Amino acid sequence: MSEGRRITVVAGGVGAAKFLRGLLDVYPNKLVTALVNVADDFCLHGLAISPDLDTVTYTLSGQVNPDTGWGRVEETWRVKDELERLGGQTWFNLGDLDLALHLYRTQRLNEGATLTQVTLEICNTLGIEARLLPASNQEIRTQLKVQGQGWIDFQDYFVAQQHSVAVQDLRFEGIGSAAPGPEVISSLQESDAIIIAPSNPFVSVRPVLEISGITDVLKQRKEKVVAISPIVGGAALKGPASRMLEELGFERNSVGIASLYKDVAGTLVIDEVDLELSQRVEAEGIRPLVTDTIMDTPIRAAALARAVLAEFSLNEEEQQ
Ligand code: FO1
Repeated sequence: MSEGRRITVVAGGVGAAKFLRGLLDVYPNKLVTALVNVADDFCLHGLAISPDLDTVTYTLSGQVNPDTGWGRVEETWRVKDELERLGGQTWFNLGDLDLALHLYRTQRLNEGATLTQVTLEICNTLGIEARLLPASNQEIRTQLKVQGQGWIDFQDYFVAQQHSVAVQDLRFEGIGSAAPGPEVISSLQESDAIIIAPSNPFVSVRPVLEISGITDVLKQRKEKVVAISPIVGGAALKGPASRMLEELGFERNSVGIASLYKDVAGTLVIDEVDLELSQRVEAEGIRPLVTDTIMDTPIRAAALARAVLAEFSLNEEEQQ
């Protein structure tokens, strides 16, 4: 990697992608690594689908669908329409352009390439200069125990059932034997700042942190770790994070997030509307940094990135 102070971002899907977009608008892209969750990955139509990697890739290359935050902008749906006519599986929306990416990734994996290699190849074709690293090259699959159904797969919970069922427990199949991907540990060790993106702490961040060796590095480097709370005023901006906090026995606010991250992060970024929670976050043993965390425009995402960089006095590295 290039000379300069490096940053690693632990990333899930949409929230992480927006934050990374803001960070890359203000910081030298070659100094940024995104360590991306792979426990949402699954196989459909025989294709290897990596939703979080793709959400980050499409966002950073300016190709994401701005209405959903995932999938491609100006997508077409001819394959899906024909599948529907045939009576095939269409519950997970795969557009024509998106399908091309899954075809390419599946072919390369079948040829023996690793997910790390394929991700790099895809990023190169899209001109992405930041480094995207899958958290692991081995299969990890999130499963949730939900009321009345027992254990179900992540995308069944998230997409097929629109995360409408109460979660009682979580497990990450395969995580016990999964190794961190190449350069994952060294990236965490060599970074001047490690940022846990405003992603779902249970289904996006935890399956990264539970991979062998990752939490150990974060604990050792806790003062270099800043987590950004995905909860604003008691609600998640997107997805089921706030409900899951309550369902799994945590406070449904940034104090609940603080209790989840207190061992791995020295600082927790919380939103201005949660200013009154600062002392309670501090009481959890994590320093609160209060700022605007809403990223509804690229300008606000960049402002959040700047506020986090200032915490590490990294602003002077900013690109012109
Ligand atoms: N999310 C949905 O809510 N419905 C979908 O049909 C859907 C399709 C989809 C296709 C490709 C892709 O990369 C992501 C997609 N997502 C969809 C998002 C995805 O399920 C979630 O954002 C993550 O897995 C959670 O981080």
